[in-house]
Amino acid sequence: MTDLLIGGRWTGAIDERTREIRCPADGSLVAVVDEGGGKDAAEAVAAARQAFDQGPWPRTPAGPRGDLLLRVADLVARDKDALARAESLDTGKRLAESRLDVDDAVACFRYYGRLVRTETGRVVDTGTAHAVSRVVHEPVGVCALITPWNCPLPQTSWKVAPALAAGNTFVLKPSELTPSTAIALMRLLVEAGLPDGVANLVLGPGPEAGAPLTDNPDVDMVSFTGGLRTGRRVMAAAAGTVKRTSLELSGKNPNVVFADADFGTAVDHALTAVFRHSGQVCSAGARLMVEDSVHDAFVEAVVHRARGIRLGGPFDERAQTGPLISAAHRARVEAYVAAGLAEGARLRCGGTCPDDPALADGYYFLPTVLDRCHSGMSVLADESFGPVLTVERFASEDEAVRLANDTVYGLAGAVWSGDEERARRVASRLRLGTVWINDYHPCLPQAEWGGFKQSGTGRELGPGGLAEYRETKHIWRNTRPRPRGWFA
Ligand code: TXE
Repeated sequence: MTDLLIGGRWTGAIDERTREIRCPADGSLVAVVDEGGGKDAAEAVAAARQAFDQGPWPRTPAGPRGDLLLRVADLVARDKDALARAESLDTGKRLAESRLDVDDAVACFRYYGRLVRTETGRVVDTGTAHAVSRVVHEPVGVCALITPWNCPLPQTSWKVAPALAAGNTFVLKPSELTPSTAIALMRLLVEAGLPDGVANLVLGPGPEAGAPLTDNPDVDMVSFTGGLRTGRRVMAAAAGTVKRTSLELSGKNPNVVFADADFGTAVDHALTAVFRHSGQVCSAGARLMVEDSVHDAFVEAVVHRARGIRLGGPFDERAQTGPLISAAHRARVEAYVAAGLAEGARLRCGGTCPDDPALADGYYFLPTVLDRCHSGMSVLADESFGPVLTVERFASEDEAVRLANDTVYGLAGAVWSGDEERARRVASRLRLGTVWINDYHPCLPQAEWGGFKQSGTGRELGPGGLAEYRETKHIWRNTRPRPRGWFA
């Protein structure tokens, strides 16, 4: 088998291990792929290092680099159906959502393909006629790109596109659970004409194939999206050689509803915010906070609609959401709900696996609402990353802000209000990387994405996403060199 890409060559894992990829919706076999480890990771880093130090890509001007990214965008768009299908089979995600994820990847490659031509350096006034000062951008070097399983193709594209735009070489290590679209994307990069060794792919479990990338001295930067605990480990490993790190570590995102919000629209979005892809979204609005006077009616409406959500596999057109990624993850979500109930939360719906025999082979979990949640409960501190909504109530604007900010996370969230001034005021007080006002979830390639506090460091998307993968160098040129004579 030849699923790893190292130095421009498709190859198998050195230890000849393989892994079965199974669809979480029904356990069916999707693929058998190579499973690499430390030795494969080391070879991939060596190839990326050589391509960076000696290959043409880092020295290719921004124009042709941008052209290549635009070609990749076209190729991803060409293969949309196959990529969306592959993504759905690996993740269990509804096909309609996977198609949107492919569109997201296309938009990301287009955006960076165009941006890199315009984001140039600058000339600085030296204050003298005899010197020229320029500030220029250069690639960071060899990047380790480590991605998770919930939105594999967009999460990979958000790293690969700016890393390439800036002129880096990289080793990509996707989640061991969902490698298919990473393999497909690497094939498209080769088809687009990327020089050998610029893009390298290693598959395998995090501790074996990912960790060796994070402390390898030949890696200059680690860009990681995943859980907070793994993120801390990655950051600590990278500290040994002071690598640049860019981390997106998810969130426990507040969705704050004031009494003067449009009731029906806010209820509708509260459901999408948390139950889309069964809550396996880093920005999921898993913490619903409702103002006292509408709390009971609002929660009742959410619970009523949550009970009616139809579960099903990726190709079931009637399904509204799908399974969790694995048995282990479902067990984590179940334990999280149990902990919440033990702490005094009240179960309003869900809380178990569905009893529909048609879903018995998948890792489904019913949309769940827990109310009577309040500060101090671990159910509010931790992320479930499942279809679990916790509900809190608040009496004032100040209390809403205080509660919403009472978390170590700071990725995203929303405020719902008919009072524009209040919505803006609250949005500016929330310690979150993204705040939606009267909306939930939209994301643009041209606007930065990333977390405050322990939700991460650095930014993805937008000009800031490109800046993550660039060094900035000041070059001063004396046009009329003369001795200074200080020590004459
Ligand atoms: O993620 P991990 P897991 C959160 C979510 C979830 C929790 C655990 O709360 O319940 O994380 O999920 C690789 N060195 N998110 O365990 O471990 C791993 O192989 C280097 C939020 O699945 O973070 C995979 O490629 N790499 C999130 C990637 O890290 C390591 C998306 C993510 O896996 C490694 C997913 C190591 N020591 C989970 N250990 C988001 N931000 O969207 C693992 N990996």
